[in-house]
Amino acid sequence: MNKFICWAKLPLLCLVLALPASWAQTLPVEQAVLTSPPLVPPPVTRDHPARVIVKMEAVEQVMEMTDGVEYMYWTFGGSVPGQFIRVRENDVVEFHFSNHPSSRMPHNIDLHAVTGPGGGATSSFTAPGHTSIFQFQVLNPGLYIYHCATAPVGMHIANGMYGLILVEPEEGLPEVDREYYVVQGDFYTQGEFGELGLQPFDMEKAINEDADYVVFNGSVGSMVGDNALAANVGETVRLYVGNGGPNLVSSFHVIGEIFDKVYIEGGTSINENVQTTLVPAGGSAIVEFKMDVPGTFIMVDHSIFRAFNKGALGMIKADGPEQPVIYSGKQADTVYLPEGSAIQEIIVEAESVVANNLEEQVQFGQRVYEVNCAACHQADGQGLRGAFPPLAGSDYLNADHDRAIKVILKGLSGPITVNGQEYNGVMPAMRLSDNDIANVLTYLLNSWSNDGGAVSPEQVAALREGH
Ligand code: HEC
Ligand SMILES: [Cu+2]
Repeated sequence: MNKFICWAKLPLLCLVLALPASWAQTLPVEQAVLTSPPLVPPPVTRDHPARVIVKMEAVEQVMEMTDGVEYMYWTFGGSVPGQFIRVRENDVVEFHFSNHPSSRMPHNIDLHAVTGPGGGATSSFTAPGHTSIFQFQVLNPGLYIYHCATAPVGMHIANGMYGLILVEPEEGLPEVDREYYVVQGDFYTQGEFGELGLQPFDMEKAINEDADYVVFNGSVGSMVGDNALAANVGETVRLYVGNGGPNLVSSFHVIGEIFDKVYIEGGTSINENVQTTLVPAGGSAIVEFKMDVPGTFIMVDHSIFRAFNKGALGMIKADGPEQPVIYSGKQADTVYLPEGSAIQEIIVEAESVVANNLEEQVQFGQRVYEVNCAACHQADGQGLRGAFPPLAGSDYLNADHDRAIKVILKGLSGPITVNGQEYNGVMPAMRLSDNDIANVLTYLLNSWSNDGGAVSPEQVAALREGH
């Protein structure tokens, strides 16, 4: 009755009074589409706010870290990172957070997109087998990390409890051809990198920030080979990049690409023409680039040992026709001879050692070899196919000792055939004493199934004088 009078007599005032309490209730309701990495939900096409229902579940489960290595991950929705949430500025999010009955731990969620104490952490604290519901309005557009904030917080994050929530600006983001979801994280295991079996979390290494694994999307090789991100030449790719940490900052880079645009730290300002962008722990970046040429483009944390030794490496595969003007591929491989001299000299201030017998010659010669020759001809004289001929079982070496002496004295270039293989490289002249040359050749002749024999310093001296 009162309500009726109000609306009948003072409709405008009533509207204003009713607004704070019920505005959110009047919004159209929709269910959020959530995706697991590397997929991203479709863009928001609405031109008005909505009440978006998000249902997410904490699950603890064993998954593969790398071949033969397993880890007990704690997850949002069964993947690391957790499911991607996509909403629009000013939407009201009704969050239903469930903790699977099989969990050993309580969990919660702190979303960096939330304006409010704890980012939702205390309101969402949930024991195994329970569901918590809380609500928030997303006031600031941007790309935000969410993570578990249950004590010990570092441990929950280290076990994989993080993901991204995108709050699109009211006008939306520009349309692109491909969107992907990539989040870096560091992991701490009792065994070293690659040590087989189910690896428990190592608190001490985590405290020391001594990561065994640094990976994209939860495991080594999550986006390589058949799982590489796909694109076509001519398409624009947008990556939503996050960093769950818990400890390390990422120097995110795509080898062979330049980011046309970076939404710095996932915010509103856009930087252009960027090679490497920093993604802080608990932060993000949106990067965009057009695929101009076909091929495989490697995503890395450019703190580069993490990429090649700890797993922070993924791939984007671009299909399409070659674009030889933008990138030619290798066009030639020719011999490089600097101007002025036909052959370079390597100058070595080697100590000359006089050997008294064959055994000593071999022994001293080995040292000369390791210092002066092994870099090219390899430790066991096996050479490198297509580049450095073998000295092990070399028909070229065994056939003519004087010729071998000259190779070392004067260097060698032009095509030669060793054991049926052609080589056409440049060996620099070596500045070695007569003794050292005699010793190294004697060492070679008596190693790796060569034919034996010896070379004397006098023999070398004669050839040095005589050209
Ligand atoms: C910078 C790389 C490099 C270093 C260092 C080097 N070589 Fe070579 N060596 C070559 C290349 C390249 C050839 C083949 C040259 C060609 O194709 O004409 C060659 C050829 C030779 C050959 C003749 C081919 C064969 O397989 O028998 C001998 C013998 C040889 N090197 C011995 C040595 C010895 C001994 C040393 C150290 C004192 C040495 N080289 C150091 C690059 C190197
Ligand atoms: Cu947790």
